[in-house]
Amino acid sequence: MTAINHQEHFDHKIDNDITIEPRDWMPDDYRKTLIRQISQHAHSEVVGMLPEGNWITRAPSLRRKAVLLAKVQDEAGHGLYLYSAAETLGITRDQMYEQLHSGKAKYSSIFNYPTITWADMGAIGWLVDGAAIMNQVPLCRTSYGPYARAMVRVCKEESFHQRQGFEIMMQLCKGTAAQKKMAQDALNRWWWPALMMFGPTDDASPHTARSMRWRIKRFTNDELRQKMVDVTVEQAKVLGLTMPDPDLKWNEARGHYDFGAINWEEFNNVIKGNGPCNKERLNTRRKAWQEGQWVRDAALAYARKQASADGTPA
Ligand code: BYC
Repeated sequence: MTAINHQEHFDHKIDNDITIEPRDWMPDDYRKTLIRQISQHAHSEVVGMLPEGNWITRAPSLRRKAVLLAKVQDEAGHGLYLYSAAETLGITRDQMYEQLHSGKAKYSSIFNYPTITWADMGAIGWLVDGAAIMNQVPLCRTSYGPYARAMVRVCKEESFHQRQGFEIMMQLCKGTAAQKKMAQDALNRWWWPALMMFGPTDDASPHTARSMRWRIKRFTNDELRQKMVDVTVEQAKVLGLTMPDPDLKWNEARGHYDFGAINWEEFNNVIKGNGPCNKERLNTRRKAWQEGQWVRDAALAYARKQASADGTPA
Protein backbone atom coordinates (compact mmCIF):
# COMPACT_ATOMS: atom_id res chain seq x y z
CA MET A 1 0.00 0.00 0.00
CA THR A 2 1.34 3.46 -0.78
CA ALA A 3 1.54 6.17 1.87
CA ILE A 4 -1.47 7.88 0.28
CA ASN A 5 -3.53 4.74 0.52
CA HIS A 6 -2.51 4.34 4.12
CA GLN A 7 -3.77 7.84 4.82
CA GLU A 8 -7.02 7.22 2.95
CA HIS A 9 -7.58 3.98 4.78
CA PHE A 10 -6.94 5.69 8.12
CA ASP A 11 -9.29 8.59 7.25
CA HIS A 12 -11.98 6.15 6.17
CA LYS A 13 -11.80 4.37 9.51
CA ILE A 14 -11.91 7.60 11.48
CA ASP A 15 -14.86 8.91 9.44
CA ASN A 16 -16.77 5.68 9.93
CA ASP A 17 -16.04 5.22 13.62
CA ILE A 18 -13.94 2.11 13.07
CA THR A 19 -11.35 2.01 15.84
CA ILE A 20 -7.66 2.32 15.03
CA GLU A 21 -5.75 -0.62 16.48
CA PRO A 22 -2.06 -0.87 17.54
CA ARG A 23 -0.87 -2.61 14.36
CA ASP A 24 -2.76 -0.29 12.01
CA TRP A 25 -0.94 2.42 10.12
CA MET A 26 -1.51 5.83 11.69
CA PRO A 27 -0.08 9.31 11.07
CA ASP A 28 2.90 10.12 13.29
CA ASP A 29 1.12 13.08 14.85
CA TYR A 30 -1.92 10.95 15.71
CA ARG A 31 0.41 8.53 17.51
CA LYS A 32 2.23 11.38 19.28
CA THR A 33 -1.02 13.02 20.36
CA LEU A 34 -2.29 9.78 21.82
CA ILE A 35 0.95 9.04 23.65
CA ARG A 36 0.84 12.55 25.10
CA GLN A 37 -2.80 12.39 26.15
CA ILE A 38 -2.88 8.80 27.42
CA SER A 39 0.38 9.10 29.35
CA GLN A 40 -0.75 12.40 30.86
CA HIS A 41 -3.95 10.68 31.84
CA ALA A 42 -2.06 7.74 33.39
CA HIS A 43 0.21 10.08 35.34
CA SER A 44 -2.87 11.94 36.59
CA GLU A 45 -4.33 8.74 37.98
CA VAL A 46 -1.11 7.85 39.75
CA VAL A 47 -0.41 11.33 41.13
CA GLY A 48 -4.15 11.55 41.85
CA MET A 49 -3.72 8.93 44.56
CA LEU A 50 -1.62 11.29 46.67
CA PRO A 51 -4.11 13.96 47.80
CA GLU A 52 -6.54 11.27 48.95
CA GLY A 53 -3.86 8.95 50.30
CA ASN A 54 -3.25 11.77 52.75
CA TRP A 55 -6.62 10.95 54.42
CA ILE A 56 -6.61 7.14 54.54
CA THR A 57 -5.17 7.00 58.06
CA ARG A 58 -7.46 9.79 59.24
CA ALA A 59 -10.81 8.73 57.74
CA PRO A 60 -13.52 9.19 60.38
CA SER A 61 -14.68 5.54 60.53
CA LEU A 62 -13.61 2.06 59.48
CA ARG A 63 -16.23 2.09 56.72
CA ARG A 64 -14.96 5.41 55.35
CA LYS A 65 -11.41 4.12 55.50
CA ALA A 66 -12.27 0.94 53.57
CA VAL A 67 -14.15 2.90 50.90
CA LEU A 68 -11.39 5.48 50.48
CA LEU A 69 -8.76 2.76 50.32
CA ALA A 70 -10.74 0.99 47.58
CA LYS A 71 -11.07 4.21 45.62
CA VAL A 72 -7.37 4.99 45.78
CA GLN A 73 -6.55 1.41 44.72
CA ASP A 74 -8.89 1.84 41.74
CA GLU A 75 -6.86 4.86 40.70
CA ALA A 76 -3.65 2.82 40.76
CA GLY A 77 -5.45 0.30 38.52
CA HIS A 78 -6.56 3.05 36.12
CA GLY A 79 -2.98 4.23 35.88
CA LEU A 80 -1.88 0.71 34.96
CA TYR A 81 -4.53 0.20 32.24
CA LEU A 82 -3.61 3.55 30.78
CA TYR A 83 0.14 2.93 30.82
CA SER A 84 -0.58 -0.38 29.06
CA ALA A 85 -2.73 1.36 26.46
CA ALA A 86 0.05 3.91 25.83
CA GLU A 87 2.65 1.12 25.52
CA THR A 88 0.77 -0.25 22.51
CA LEU A 89 1.80 2.95 20.71
CA GLY A 90 5.52 2.22 21.03
CA ILE A 91 6.59 4.04 24.17
CA THR A 92 7.88 2.06 27.16
CA ARG A 93 6.65 2.40 30.70
CA ASP A 94 10.13 3.39 31.85
CA GLN A 95 10.17 6.21 29.31
CA MET A 96 6.82 7.46 30.58
CA TYR A 97 7.95 7.34 34.21
CA GLU A 98 11.11 9.17 33.25
CA GLN A 99 9.02 11.89 31.60
CA LEU A 100 6.91 12.23 34.75
CA HIS A 101 9.83 12.24 37.17
CA SER A 102 11.86 14.73 35.15
CA GLY A 103 8.90 17.11 35.02
CA LYS A 104 8.68 16.87 31.20
CA ALA A 105 5.24 15.24 31.18
CA LYS A 106 2.17 16.98 32.49
CA TYR A 107 -0.46 15.53 34.80
CA SER A 108 -3.76 17.08 35.75
CA SER A 109 -3.53 20.48 37.40
CA ILE A 110 -6.14 19.45 39.98
CA PHE A 111 -3.78 17.20 41.89
CA ASN A 112 -1.53 20.09 42.86
CA TYR A 113 -3.93 21.39 45.49
CA PRO A 114 -3.82 20.40 49.17
CA THR A 115 -6.46 18.29 50.96
CA ILE A 116 -6.97 20.17 54.19
CA THR A 117 -10.13 18.70 55.74
CA TRP A 118 -12.14 15.48 55.54
CA ALA A 119 -14.73 17.37 53.45
CA ASP A 120 -12.07 17.55 50.72
CA MET A 121 -12.56 13.79 50.24
CA GLY A 122 -16.22 14.54 49.54
CA ALA A 123 -15.49 17.45 47.25
CA ILE A 124 -12.87 15.51 45.30
CA GLY A 125 -15.21 12.58 44.71
CA TRP A 126 -18.12 14.81 43.80
CA LEU A 127 -16.32 17.43 41.70
CA VAL A 128 -13.00 15.95 40.56
CA ASP A 129 -14.33 12.49 39.76
CA GLY A 130 -17.47 14.22 38.46
CA ALA A 131 -15.34 16.21 36.01
CA ALA A 132 -13.35 13.08 35.16
CA ILE A 133 -16.54 11.21 34.24
CA MET A 134 -17.79 14.10 32.14
CA ASN A 135 -14.51 14.06 30.24
CA GLN A 136 -14.00 10.30 30.11
CA VAL A 137 -17.40 8.86 29.21
CA PRO A 138 -17.04 10.30 25.69
CA LEU A 139 -13.53 8.78 25.60
CA CYS A 140 -15.17 5.33 25.66
CA ARG A 141 -15.83 6.19 21.97
CA THR A 142 -12.40 7.64 21.27
CA SER A 143 -10.93 6.50 17.97
CA TYR A 144 -7.99 4.50 19.38
CA GLY A 145 -9.23 1.03 20.37
CA PRO A 146 -7.06 0.24 23.43
CA TYR A 147 -7.76 3.67 24.97
CA ALA A 148 -11.50 3.40 24.32
CA ARG A 149 -11.70 -0.07 25.86
CA ALA A 150 -9.69 0.94 28.94
CA MET A 151 -12.06 3.83 29.46
CA VAL A 152 -15.13 1.59 29.80
CA ARG A 153 -13.97 0.07 33.06
CA VAL A 154 -12.38 3.28 34.27
CA CYS A 155 -15.70 5.10 33.87
CA LYS A 156 -17.66 2.47 35.78
CA GLU A 157 -15.26 2.87 38.67
CA GLU A 158 -15.23 6.68 38.41
CA SER A 159 -18.97 6.59 38.72
CA PHE A 160 -18.69 4.81 42.09
CA HIS A 161 -16.05 7.36 43.11
CA GLN A 162 -18.31 10.25 42.27
CA ARG A 163 -21.15 8.78 44.30
CA GLN A 164 -19.01 8.09 47.34
CA GLY A 165 -17.88 11.74 47.23
CA PHE A 166 -21.41 13.04 46.91
CA GLU A 167 -22.49 10.81 49.79
CA ILE A 168 -19.77 12.25 52.03
CA MET A 169 -20.99 15.73 51.11
CA MET A 170 -24.61 14.73 51.85
CA GLN A 171 -23.69 13.41 55.28
CA LEU A 172 -21.78 16.56 56.12
CA CYS A 173 -24.59 18.78 54.86
CA LYS A 174 -27.10 16.90 57.02
CA GLY A 175 -24.78 17.15 60.04
CA THR A 176 -23.89 19.93 62.45
CA ALA A 177 -23.44 23.56 61.42
CA ALA A 178 -19.68 23.05 61.64
CA GLN A 179 -19.84 20.03 59.31
CA LYS A 180 -21.94 21.90 56.76
CA LYS A 181 -19.51 24.80 56.93
CA MET A 182 -16.67 22.37 56.25
CA ALA A 183 -18.52 21.07 53.17
CA GLN A 184 -19.12 24.61 51.91
CA ASP A 185 -15.47 25.50 52.42
CA ALA A 186 -14.38 22.43 50.42
CA LEU A 187 -16.76 23.36 47.58
CA ASN A 188 -15.38 26.91 47.61
CA ARG A 189 -11.81 25.68 47.28
CA TRP A 190 -12.35 22.85 44.72
CA TRP A 191 -14.92 24.38 42.39
CA TRP A 192 -12.68 26.57 40.25
CA PRO A 193 -9.78 24.11 40.03
CA ALA A 194 -12.32 21.42 38.99
CA LEU A 195 -13.46 23.62 36.09
CA MET A 196 -9.82 24.10 35.06
CA MET A 197 -9.45 20.32 34.68
CA PHE A 198 -11.12 20.58 31.26
CA GLY A 199 -8.17 22.55 29.97
CA PRO A 200 -7.88 25.98 28.33
CA THR A 201 -10.78 27.58 26.48
CA ASP A 202 -11.28 26.26 22.95
CA ASP A 203 -9.77 29.33 21.36
CA ALA A 204 -6.64 28.94 23.51
CA SER A 205 -6.36 25.15 23.12
CA PRO A 206 -3.66 24.17 20.63
CA HIS A 207 -4.78 20.53 20.36
CA THR A 208 -8.58 20.51 20.41
CA ALA A 209 -9.37 21.12 16.73
CA ARG A 210 -7.11 18.35 15.45
CA SER A 211 -8.05 15.91 18.20
CA MET A 212 -11.72 16.50 17.35
CA ARG A 213 -11.03 15.82 13.68
CA TRP A 214 -9.28 12.57 14.60
CA ARG A 215 -12.15 11.73 16.98
CA ILE A 216 -9.73 11.36 19.85
CA LYS A 217 -11.76 14.02 21.63
CA ARG A 218 -15.52 13.87 21.14
CA PHE A 219 -16.35 17.21 22.77
CA THR A 220 -14.31 20.36 23.14
CA ASN A 221 -12.96 21.60 26.48
CA ASP A 222 -15.59 24.35 26.69
CA GLU A 223 -18.47 22.01 25.82
CA LEU A 224 -17.50 19.60 28.60
CA ARG A 225 -16.93 22.42 31.10
CA GLN A 226 -20.41 23.78 30.36
CA LYS A 227 -21.97 20.34 30.91
CA MET A 228 -20.14 20.09 34.22
CA VAL A 229 -21.46 23.46 35.37
CA ASP A 230 -25.05 22.64 34.34
CA VAL A 231 -25.07 19.30 36.15
CA THR A 232 -23.24 20.40 39.29
CA VAL A 233 -25.31 23.48 40.02
CA GLU A 234 -28.38 21.27 40.38
CA GLN A 235 -26.51 18.84 42.63
CA ALA A 236 -25.37 21.71 44.88
CA LYS A 237 -29.02 22.69 45.30
CA VAL A 238 -29.79 19.19 46.60
CA LEU A 239 -26.96 19.56 49.11
CA GLY A 240 -28.10 23.05 50.11
CA LEU A 241 -24.68 24.50 49.29
CA THR A 242 -23.92 27.81 47.58
CA MET A 243 -21.84 27.80 44.42
CA PRO A 244 -18.82 30.10 44.89
CA ASP A 245 -19.60 32.12 41.78
CA PRO A 246 -21.64 35.34 42.01
CA ASP A 247 -21.96 35.44 38.21
CA LEU A 248 -23.64 32.06 37.94
CA LYS A 249 -27.02 32.55 36.29
CA TRP A 250 -29.42 30.44 34.24
CA ASN A 251 -29.50 31.68 30.66
CA GLU A 252 -32.89 30.83 29.19
CA ALA A 253 -31.86 31.64 25.62
CA ARG A 254 -28.79 29.38 25.72
CA GLY A 255 -30.41 26.70 27.86
CA HIS A 256 -27.28 26.68 30.02
CA TYR A 257 -25.87 28.37 33.10
CA ASP A 258 -23.63 31.35 32.47
CA PHE A 259 -20.67 31.35 34.82
CA GLY A 260 -17.92 33.69 35.98
CA ALA A 261 -14.41 34.11 34.59
CA ILE A 262 -11.87 31.39 35.29
CA ASN A 263 -8.51 32.49 36.64
CA TRP A 264 -6.34 31.26 33.74
CA GLU A 265 -3.27 32.82 35.27
CA GLU A 266 -3.64 30.44 38.20
CA PHE A 267 -4.13 27.51 35.80
CA ASN A 268 -1.03 28.38 33.76
CA ASN A 269 0.99 28.79 36.89
CA VAL A 270 -0.05 25.34 38.16
CA ILE A 271 0.71 23.58 34.87
CA LYS A 272 4.12 25.28 34.77
CA GLY A 273 4.92 23.50 38.04
CA ASN A 274 4.28 26.34 40.47
CA GLY A 275 1.02 25.25 42.10
CA PRO A 276 0.70 24.84 45.86
CA CYS A 277 1.75 21.15 45.90
CA ASN A 278 3.56 20.50 42.57
CA LYS A 279 6.98 20.01 44.12
CA GLU A 280 5.67 17.85 46.94
CA ARG A 281 3.72 15.61 44.52
CA LEU A 282 6.66 15.06 42.18
CA ASN A 283 9.08 14.45 45.03
CA THR A 284 6.72 11.83 46.47
CA ARG A 285 6.52 10.04 43.11
CA ARG A 286 10.31 10.16 42.63
CA LYS A 287 10.87 8.79 46.13
CA ALA A 288 8.37 5.96 45.54
CA TRP A 289 10.21 5.09 42.32
CA GLN A 290 13.62 5.03 44.03
CA GLU A 291 12.38 3.06 47.00
CA GLY A 292 10.72 0.52 44.71
CA GLN A 293 14.00 -0.29 42.95
CA TRP A 294 14.56 -3.46 45.04
CA VAL A 295 11.11 -4.77 44.04
CA ARG A 296 11.86 -4.30 40.36
CA ASP A 297 15.28 -5.90 40.80
CA ALA A 298 13.79 -8.86 42.66
CA ALA A 299 11.05 -9.37 40.06
CA LEU A 300 13.61 -9.28 37.25
CA ALA A 301 15.94 -11.70 39.03
CA TYR A 302 13.03 -14.07 39.59
CA ALA A 303 11.93 -13.86 35.96
CA ARG A 304 15.49 -14.59 34.77
CA LYS A 305 15.74 -17.54 37.11
CA GLN A 306 12.45 -18.96 35.83
CA ALA A 307 13.58 -18.46 32.23
CA SER A 308 16.88 -20.31 32.58
CA ALA A 309 16.51 -24.04 32.03
CA ASP A 310 18.59 -25.22 34.98
CA GLY A 311 17.30 -22.64 37.42
CA THR A 312 20.60 -20.72 37.50
CA PRO A 313 20.18 -16.92 37.24
CA ALA A 314 21.37 -15.56 33.85
N1 BYC B 1 -3.89 19.96 33.73
O1 BYC B 1 -4.93 21.87 23.83
P1 BYC B 1 -5.31 21.32 25.16
C1 BYC B 1 -8.19 11.79 36.53
C2 BYC B 1 -2.40 20.90 28.94
S1 BYC B 1 -8.83 13.17 35.80
C3 BYC B 1 -2.65 19.90 33.20
O2 BYC B 1 -6.70 21.51 25.61
P2 BYC B 1 -5.67 18.45 25.04
C4 BYC B 1 -8.58 11.43 37.91
C5 BYC B 1 -2.41 19.92 27.78
O3 BYC B 1 -1.85 18.68 28.15
C6 BYC B 1 -7.53 14.11 35.07
N2 BYC B 1 -2.40 20.14 31.88
O4 BYC B 1 -4.84 19.79 25.24
C7 BYC B 1 -9.74 11.84 38.46
C8 BYC B 1 -1.60 20.68 26.75
O5 BYC B 1 -0.22 20.63 27.12
P3 BYC B 1 0.91 19.87 26.20
C9 BYC B 1 -6.86 13.49 33.89
C10 BYC B 1 -3.46 20.45 31.12
O6 BYC B 1 -4.76 17.31 25.35
C11 BYC B 1 -10.05 11.50 39.77
C12 BYC B 1 -2.01 22.12 27.01
O7 BYC B 1 -2.46 22.18 28.33
N3 BYC B 1 -7.75 13.27 32.80
O8 BYC B 1 -7.41 11.19 35.91
O9 BYC B 1 -6.36 18.46 23.73
C13 BYC B 1 -9.18 10.76 40.51
C14 BYC B 1 -3.08 22.58 26.05
O10 BYC B 1 -4.34 21.93 26.30
C15 BYC B 1 -4.77 20.50 31.60
C16 BYC B 1 -7.32 13.18 31.55
O11 BYC B 1 -6.15 13.29 31.29
C17 BYC B 1 -4.96 20.25 32.96
N4 BYC B 1 -6.18 20.32 33.54
O12 BYC B 1 -6.81 18.53 26.15
C18 BYC B 1 -8.00 10.32 39.94
C19 BYC B 1 -8.36 12.87 30.52
N5 BYC B 1 -5.60 20.82 30.58
O13 BYC B 1 0.61 18.39 26.35
C20 BYC B 1 -7.70 10.67 38.65
C21 BYC B 1 -7.80 12.72 29.16
C22 BYC B 1 -4.84 20.98 29.49
O14 BYC B 1 0.74 20.36 24.80
N6 BYC B 1 -7.22 13.96 28.67
N7 BYC B 1 -3.55 20.75 29.81
O15 BYC B 1 2.23 20.25 26.84
C23 BYC B 1 -7.92 14.89 28.00
O16 BYC B 1 -9.11 14.77 27.78
C24 BYC B 1 -7.15 16.06 27.45
O17 BYC B 1 -5.78 15.74 27.43
C25 BYC B 1 -7.38 17.39 28.21
C26 BYC B 1 -6.52 18.47 27.53
C27 BYC B 1 -8.85 17.78 28.18
C28 BYC B 1 -6.92 17.27 29.67
